[in-house]
Amino acid sequence: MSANPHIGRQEYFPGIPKIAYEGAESDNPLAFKAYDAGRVVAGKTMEEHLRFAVCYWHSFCADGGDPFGPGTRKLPWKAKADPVAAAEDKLDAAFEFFTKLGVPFWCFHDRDLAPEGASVAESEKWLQHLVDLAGERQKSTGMKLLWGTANVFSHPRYMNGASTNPDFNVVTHAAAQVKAALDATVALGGRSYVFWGGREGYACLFNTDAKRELEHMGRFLGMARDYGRSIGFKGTFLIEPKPMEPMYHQYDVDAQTVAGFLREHGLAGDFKLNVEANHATLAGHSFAHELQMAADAGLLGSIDANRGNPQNGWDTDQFPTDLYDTVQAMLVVLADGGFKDGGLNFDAKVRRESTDGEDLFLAHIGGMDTFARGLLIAANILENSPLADFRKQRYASFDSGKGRDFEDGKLGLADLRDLAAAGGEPDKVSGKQEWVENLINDYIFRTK
Ligand code: XUL
Ligand code: CO
Repeated sequence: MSANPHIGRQEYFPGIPKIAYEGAESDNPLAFKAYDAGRVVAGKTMEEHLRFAVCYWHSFCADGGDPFGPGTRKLPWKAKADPVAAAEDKLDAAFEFFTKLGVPFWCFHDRDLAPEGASVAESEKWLQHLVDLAGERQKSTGMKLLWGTANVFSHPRYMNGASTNPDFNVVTHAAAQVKAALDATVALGGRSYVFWGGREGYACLFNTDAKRELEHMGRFLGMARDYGRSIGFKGTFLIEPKPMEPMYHQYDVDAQTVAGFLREHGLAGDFKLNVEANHATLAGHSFAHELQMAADAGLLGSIDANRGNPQNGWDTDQFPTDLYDTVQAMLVVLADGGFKDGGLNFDAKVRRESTDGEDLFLAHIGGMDTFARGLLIAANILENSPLADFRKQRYASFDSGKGRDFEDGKLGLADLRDLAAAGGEPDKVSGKQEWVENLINDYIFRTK
């Protein structure tokens, strides 16, 4: 059997077999130790819970360059001079990778899939061509699209913003790209559509009318929503918060900021949040905090899984390997009822020094195993530990009597004053933080 049965052209990851689950004791680096797709946990298979996706941009487009030096990765699918032929090869490489890794979903930007043409019409034509090919590959492999998006931040025309650009001509180009990317997402059966506002912000407040820019962004997103619904998009629109990088300030700062923006502009019914781990830490929050704020607002849509580096404050987009982080994340996701249209997209890149094709597999295997372990531990904590009961109990004084009346809006401030005067000094009730933290560790080590 060909190792790359679905493509039938060049094999880009020779010598790499389909990655299998071999269990915790395996020393095979090219095997899953925890991710067992068909294993049932808390009523669903791991595959159904985690809904892993591979991102096209870091995995198949980025060459490992940084501001101080050029790319280092070996990317044989980029060899051809003709950009459309190279894009076709890249698609082959991507679908070979997806199938060998065994993930159910993938994600793309329009410009990852097809190059920008000399005109709007040529860009649309090339994208359409690659979407047709991707549709064929999806059919033959069973791969599904988690989400699509438009890259309205790389081209120099977007240097002052896309939908928030002070020049209306630029806004029209952003619209052309978003329209075509929505068409592509619908054609490929995408479950969600993402807006990451990489250039939607400012570099200098003196020359910026932030109020007007935010109004433009709200209007633009409403137009995109209406167009998407008009062509039959039934999935979820997602905003991906990020406070900075590349701009000095980006408007979609964090989950609570975006939740307020969506409500102000009447978008909350159609839009949710795509929470990215490293964006959370850039905003001065933890990953878990951002997920909890999104979930509490009823807006947790999807996750971009990666991690930052505690030694600097940048968006390093490293593969997630921190078990404590994934346990916390899965506690929020499970308590929220799990993903619907969303999933776990590895918006992460191998290090510049990791130059082998194999490294891309090792990175994803590690990320998938770390989230699979996080899922097992979180499910065990929720099903068997006293954590949920303890937290509920802390608020028991609001479950009946005057506390209940307070929550029901039946009391005024003066009523509370009288209750304070009559009740005397409250007892100090321990929050038991150390006990709770110890409990989490006990379950991390106990869970198989
Ligand atoms: C950038 C980032 C993007 C979005 C999609 O930090 O996360 O890749 O996920 O545009
Ligand atoms: Co992202």
